[in-house]
Amino acid sequence: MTFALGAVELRRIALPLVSPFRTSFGSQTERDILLVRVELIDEDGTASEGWGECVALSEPSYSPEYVDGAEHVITHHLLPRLRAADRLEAAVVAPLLAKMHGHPMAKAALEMAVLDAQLRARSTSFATMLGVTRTTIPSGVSVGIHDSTEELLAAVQGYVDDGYVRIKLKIEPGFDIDQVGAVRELIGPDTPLQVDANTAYRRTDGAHLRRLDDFGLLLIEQPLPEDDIVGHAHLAAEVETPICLDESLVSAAGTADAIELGACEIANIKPGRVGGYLEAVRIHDLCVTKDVPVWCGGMLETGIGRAANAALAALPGFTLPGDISASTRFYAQDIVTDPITISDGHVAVPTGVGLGFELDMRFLDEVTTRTRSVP
Ligand code: SMG
Ligand code: MG
Repeated sequence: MTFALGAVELRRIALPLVSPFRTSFGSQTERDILLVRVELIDEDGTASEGWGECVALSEPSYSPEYVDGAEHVITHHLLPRLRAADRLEAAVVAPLLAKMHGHPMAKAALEMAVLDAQLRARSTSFATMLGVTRTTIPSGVSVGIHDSTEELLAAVQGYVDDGYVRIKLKIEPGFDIDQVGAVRELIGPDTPLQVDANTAYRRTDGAHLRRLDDFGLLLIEQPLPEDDIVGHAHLAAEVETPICLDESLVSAAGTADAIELGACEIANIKPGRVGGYLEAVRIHDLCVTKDVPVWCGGMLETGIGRAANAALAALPGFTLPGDISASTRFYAQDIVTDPITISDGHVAVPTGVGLGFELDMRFLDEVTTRTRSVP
């Protein structure tokens, strides 16, 4: 079954967060999200609809991409290349777009929409395509920077009560050693705990970060700037806690290099950051052969991305709990009818056709701020 590209619609939605989410690079109170809807037309003229979610934030603060830029590059540079293809399917999206440098989140959103549509056309699920056998995955939660240690502890206690099996704390200089120590004391020695700096430290901070070794952390995520692979390798030798890369990993080839250099002892895989779910699977496969544990990151996805991530994270190399929390961790209401929930610390791997979600069109329309058809 091969496809031609039919109608394409770009939709922007605004979803308020249930509470502000602060990281070392800024605070989010609302998500302005770009969704891509595509129609794939098969040989008989039957159309199948698919949806993709672009994980770019409003500002280029996590990575160089931002939502307005993603919409622009999709409209003017990426979609025309997909339109020119006569046999479209997810596997050819990245090769068709390869001459356009960068913009992995924009590319991933397109690949995701095509993937969802082709799976629906074939009446199969992403989980089946991946061949995963796990039916649930452990659920971790990412906890933002708070104004005081007391507020942080109250937030962490709430998530522990919700059943999350792993806690990740956002850190930055001035909100790190004492706060991590206080949380470790609160949750006890056995609850898995890790930290994420989103590039907030420098090479000279090795001795400071070594103090985190006292707290039995699973990992330190992205302490240094994304282009400082050698710095991460030095740090990995200096600090006992494993170093995990997030922002630095944008492709399978780059991940192989980082592992080779000793900079990446654990990998955070985010499909949007690496250009799509197919590249994410290649990074997973690479890490399995290199004996590098992986886990699935999150970008405050709606039910679209959250469903796809939950299927991806059921692959066998995802041996650490991911940032795949219940939809309610961020949103009072989701745009899908079957939002991700947590039960006994775990999330169910979606088995529905496509990426495994069904849209709540009424609510989606309510939160839509703009819809554009792209020729
Ligand atoms: O979706 O649970 C989630 C968010 C997880 O902390 C998270 N993501 O660097 O890993 C990361 C951040 C990036 C987004 S911050 C706005
Ligand atoms: Mg991170």
